[in-house]
Amino acid sequence: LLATTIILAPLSANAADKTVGFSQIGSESGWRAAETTVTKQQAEARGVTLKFADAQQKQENQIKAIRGFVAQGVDAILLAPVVATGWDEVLEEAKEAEIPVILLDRTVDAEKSLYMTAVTSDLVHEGEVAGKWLKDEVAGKDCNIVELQGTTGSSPAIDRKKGFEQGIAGADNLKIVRSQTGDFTRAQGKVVMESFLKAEGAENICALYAHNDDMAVGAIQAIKEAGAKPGTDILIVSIDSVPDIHLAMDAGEANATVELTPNMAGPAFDALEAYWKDGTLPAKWVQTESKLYTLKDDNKAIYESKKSLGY
Ligand code: GZL
Repeated sequence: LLATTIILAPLSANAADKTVGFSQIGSESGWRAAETTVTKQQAEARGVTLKFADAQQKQENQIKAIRGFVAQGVDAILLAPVVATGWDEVLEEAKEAEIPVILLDRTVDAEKSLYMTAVTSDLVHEGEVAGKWLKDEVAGKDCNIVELQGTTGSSPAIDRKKGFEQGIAGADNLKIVRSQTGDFTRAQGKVVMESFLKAEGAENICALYAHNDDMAVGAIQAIKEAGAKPGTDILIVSIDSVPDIHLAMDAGEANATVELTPNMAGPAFDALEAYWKDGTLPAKWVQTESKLYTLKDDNKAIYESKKSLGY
């Protein structure tokens, strides 16, 4: 059941006494908070000194943090880039200072030579798994879909939208009638879902596709307040598999979620240790398989097991 077992790597001599700067996007979702927890656990287990900077989802704060890490002369930088563009200049500065940069969970449009490697998931595949689930679930019935997109311009928002459309391709009965960003947060997910319900009427919305569970949890609130039943009147499929979506599924208020591991730091630190040891330049690390959970799973047990994983 434990979908993401975090194996704390043995102490590695060449990582101890290293200092790594981590420019984290923020704490916009349960998944993001878990990624931060796991990164700190991994650094601790490997004897790495981690300098943590929370950007409150603002790119300018991430750029400032990276400049600070360069000035401090850290040994490496972890960057979870809030959006995909606007990084070339600051990545050039890190490269000038010969400080390797590893991207976590999101990618950038910058030159590949400007970062050492990226540890991500196949975001298109995640969207496709969600779309295919919905296509099977509605089985030919007409279904108007509303979509809560992630942060505008972020690689997950772009790729999960693309993947979902691939997943529902060929099914003329499925139609995305509204699509707007909820910025990956519960609060925005609720506000935008309220506007969808007002514009379309709950009775005309068959399903919600949310690019992450937190926006889905916010939307569930809005659907209830509109007097409709989430999970039955309006089907809900999202991505991350955070504990609270399993609580919602246990209550029959959500229908499916696609799992994303919060442990991006493990492979990142492995790559850094190999690099520090003998200059090995690692290949990209991608989570290619994405487990689908539905309300038919033992969601109470999954909730309990995930709670112990840093969420
Ligand atoms: C996806 C990651 C997303 C999560 C959200 O790799 O960047 O960011 O799915 C988080 O929960 O906000």
